[in-house]
Amino acid sequence: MSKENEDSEYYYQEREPGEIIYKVIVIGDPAIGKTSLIRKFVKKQFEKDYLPTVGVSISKETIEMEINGRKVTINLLLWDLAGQPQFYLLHKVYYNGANGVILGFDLTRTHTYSNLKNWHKELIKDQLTDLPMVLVGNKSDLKDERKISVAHVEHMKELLNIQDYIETSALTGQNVGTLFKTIARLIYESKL
Ligand code: G3D
Ligand code: MG
Repeated sequence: MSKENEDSEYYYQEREPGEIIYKVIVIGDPAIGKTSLIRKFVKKQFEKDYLPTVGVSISKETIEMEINGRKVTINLLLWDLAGQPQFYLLHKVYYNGANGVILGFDLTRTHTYSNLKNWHKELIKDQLTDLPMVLVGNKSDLKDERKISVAHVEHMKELLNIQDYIETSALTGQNVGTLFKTIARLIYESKL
């Protein structure tokens, strides 16, 4: 087994019977706030949370929520590319076995928004567009610097056929919980 496979296997060995674990990949241009969003949401960092061979940090967070009147406990494994990722640099192992996708952009930087199309193309190439996906516009706290209107995003959301759009601020924490709960819910419902 390659080193990469060994590393990614590690996270699946923790599983107990009946336990729900979803792998969610977080993608989008550099500096849009991917790492900040995860850090804001995750209370405890994994001890072994960095896979140097693929440059990925993995954080785990457990969510309790009610779905269709049922209490459900969902463990999210949030995969975050370290460094300054470009869509064409993504490894297969990063996508492998993903259950859901969080695709983000920075509300204050137009090119991070335009680039959503390229990230989406990458997902098509790896046949991941059928996965539950949430579009996130981050840095909503920077109101005066905002460049992208909700109408713009609605257009993009339809173009890329994404189920949900959420605006967040990793700084204030606005909608951060909602973001991760939404992807968890979408994945859960997609498996019903
Ligand atoms: P990335 O993981 O997508 O590359 P980071 O992005 O999480 O590293 O964030 C990049 C920069 O944006 C960081 O600033 C971070 O503090 C800032 N940032 C992230 N989210 C928000 C947000 O919601 N609001 C504001 N105002 N800033 C945010 P630095 O200066 O540390 O590089
Ligand atoms: Mg980062």
